[in-house]
Amino acid sequence: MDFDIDNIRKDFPILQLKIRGKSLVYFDNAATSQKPTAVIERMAKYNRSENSNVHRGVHWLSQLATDAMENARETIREHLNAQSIEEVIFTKGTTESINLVASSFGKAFITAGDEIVISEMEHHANIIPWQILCQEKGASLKVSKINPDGSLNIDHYKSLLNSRTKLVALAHVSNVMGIINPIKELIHLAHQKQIPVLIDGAQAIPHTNVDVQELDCDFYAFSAHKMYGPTGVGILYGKKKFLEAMPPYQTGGEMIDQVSFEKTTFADLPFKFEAGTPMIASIIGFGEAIKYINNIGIATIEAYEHQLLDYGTKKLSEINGLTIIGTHKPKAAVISFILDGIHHYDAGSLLDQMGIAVRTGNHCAQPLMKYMHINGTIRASFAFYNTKQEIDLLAEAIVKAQTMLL
Ligand code: 7TS
Repeated sequence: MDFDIDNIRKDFPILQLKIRGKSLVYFDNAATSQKPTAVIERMAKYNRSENSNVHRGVHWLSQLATDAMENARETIREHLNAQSIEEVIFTKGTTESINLVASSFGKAFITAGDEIVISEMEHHANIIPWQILCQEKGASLKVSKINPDGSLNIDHYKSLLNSRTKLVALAHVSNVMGIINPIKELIHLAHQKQIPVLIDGAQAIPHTNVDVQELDCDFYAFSAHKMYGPTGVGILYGKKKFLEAMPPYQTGGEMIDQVSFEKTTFADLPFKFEAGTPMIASIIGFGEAIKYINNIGIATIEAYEHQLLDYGTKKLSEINGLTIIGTHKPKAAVISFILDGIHHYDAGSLLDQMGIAVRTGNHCAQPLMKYMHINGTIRASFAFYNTKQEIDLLAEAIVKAQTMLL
């Protein structure tokens, strides 16, 4: 494989850190990924020499900032293969993207007696906005079951789709288990009944190619910070026909056409959904992150991460008393596990002492924990800058933690 891991690691300054005297092993990429120098420098350059507000000024700097921001939108549009930039809306992140749809699509299309379908493996960000919307509108939240191996129960999912269903909202990839849902098929099943589908892509798009036209999803939500970009920015992709029919989510400057005290008319897409000054530096940094990914190639990233996943799964499976949660394939590069007789928090703290950053707890997926009859997991989530040697260190550290704690 044409993939120089040593050079790649040099692109990420934080990976050179020593934590308590040990080289950092960063396996918390599903929470947030690290940022390459190209992204850090691009944002610094903007703040140093391009900072200005966008879409407002006639002056030189304002044009520069506006062009840089709109170029980033175009880079992201191309990455998603969205039909037009009108369908690419900047938000704060996945959470805000989903809240935008719940609020705005909810106002336009949800009424008493309607149903919204989600699944048992969702992140809280793809549960609570729908739950609140249903409570407000007198609609019902229907939850598609999963199977013991963590896969979605497709027969149950199909049985939930009916004439009352007004929206389906599903994760592309489970943040806890890494399981990749067959979303193309799930979207097709919903579309057969004219039901629009929102995909929570937070854990998918850093690892795999996402083509919104090929998937035919109606909405796709994700965050920059999990794909080597900055925090504070994300995307809502939405089909134009829905976005045009939906009312603004927030109101104020930038999203208007004409304002008087009697009446306001709104700006065209995508600006109708972008009230106020956007997170300009972060958006520009996000564009740079996508360019960085594309320079390596998402297929190369996916293939390398799969090697890590296979290697990690084999290594960890060999450890006595370790159980992997969610074994169904295909998976993205995430391994969640529990250790017999050891609380996830104690294991995580000991791993931290050994310089290894993992995440422990319920991962904002309490209903999934309940289904699995566990109160949390230890989660190692990989990125393309991780190595098999780091996985060896993790395996050794787990065994060491077991001897200390049991
Ligand atoms: N949806 C999924 C599937 C996620 O994994 C996350 C964040 C979100 C939505 C929310 O993303 P945000 O950027 O708006 O916060 N997941 C995690 C995680 O697994 N550990 O920390 C954050």
